[in-house]
Amino acid sequence: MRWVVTGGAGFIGSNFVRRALLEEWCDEIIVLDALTYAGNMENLKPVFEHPGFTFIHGNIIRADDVDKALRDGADAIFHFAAESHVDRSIESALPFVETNVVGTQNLIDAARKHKVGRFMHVSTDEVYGSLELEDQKRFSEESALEPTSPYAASKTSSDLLVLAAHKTYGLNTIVTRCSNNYGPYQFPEKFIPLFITNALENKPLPLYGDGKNVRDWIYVDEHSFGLKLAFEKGVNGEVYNLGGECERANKDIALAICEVTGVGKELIQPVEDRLAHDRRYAIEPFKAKDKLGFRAGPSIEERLVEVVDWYRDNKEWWANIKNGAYKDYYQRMYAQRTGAK
Ligand code: NAD
Ligand code: TDX
Repeated sequence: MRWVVTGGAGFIGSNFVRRALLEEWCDEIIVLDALTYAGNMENLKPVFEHPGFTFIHGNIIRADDVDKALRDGADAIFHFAAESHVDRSIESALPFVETNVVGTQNLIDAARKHKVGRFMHVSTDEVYGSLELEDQKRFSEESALEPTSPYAASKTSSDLLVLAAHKTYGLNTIVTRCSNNYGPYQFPEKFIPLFITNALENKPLPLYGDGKNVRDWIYVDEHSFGLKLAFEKGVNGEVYNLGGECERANKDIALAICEVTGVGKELIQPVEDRLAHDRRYAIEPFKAKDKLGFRAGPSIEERLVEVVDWYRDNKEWWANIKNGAYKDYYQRMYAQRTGAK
């Protein structure tokens, strides 16, 4: 079985590639990745020597790069490649449209041309928009798509293009929508690795707004396994919500990180809120549990010690990132929020 994985040098894509090769989910993986600021070959080091591993440095918006990855055909494309950070999309939306929308359509066209077995589109709960804290419901696969950020709107567009390719051309597709992931190798612009690595350096933890926004957390391994299940058992053309069933307010996660890293909670610094900050995400994973046998696994509190240990033991990995171009990003993004110059 040969799989092409786009975005395989990123956080979730690399988790999927490592597990798929080391646990023999398939024989061969071709990673196609543009190595943007978020892509990191270090994430793939454990599989460099694996005989089934090939890396192609290329961009999903370029037809010749995609053709190269699909030259020998593929039983599946697992499409992770994306611009993935909401704050960056608020600052500059065009790269999100280019990669997430144009790139996805380019990949769909190539999948048709090369007669790919199944197109696995990795999407997000953000396509459903926001719930209120007091809402009793969670979003199901039937809920309306009401994205708020440019990131979420670009992901929603890509979902619709994949579903349209299924309906129009009969492309074999699965769309999965997952909740917020956390775990090793997550780029430290995202909430949990940012707070853990700042705490390990005794730096302030910038909590947006009142800190009451709720996210539904899933450990990255569980997402990867859910994708494998969806590939094997999912029905052509269907959408599956891979929900973590672990809703937590940001301030509670911040407090838990303080406790596990051993820093005082005074390090938590309330800062200016994100524009149009979605209040609450929650998806109903009933269909994935019933039809795929999907399970979200232990809660974030049970996982946090091991995750913090990983960041403590792999300081070189994140220090290299934080000492590079990231410094300018952090200064730009957070100086304005804290009012600092
Ligand atoms: P990430 O930002 O860590 O990694 C993205 C990867 O895609 C990087 O390796 C980058 O180099 C590559 N890439 C970006 N643009 C590219 C292009 N034009 N061509 C080829 N490669 C390109 O992202 P992530 O957090 O691992 O998310 C992966 C996928 O999962 C995304 O599609 C995201 O929308 C989705 N998702 C993420 C979460 C989450 O909590 N992080 C939750 C649900 C869904
Ligand atoms: O410095 C911060 N302070 C803070 O309070 C950052 C970076 C975030 N936050 C808050 C904003 C959110 O309520 O933490 C929460 C999580 O923020 P992010 O890590 O940026 O994730 P989110 O915006 O929820 O989006 C994530 O989940 C869905 C991923 O980045 C997306 O790629 C995925 O689709």
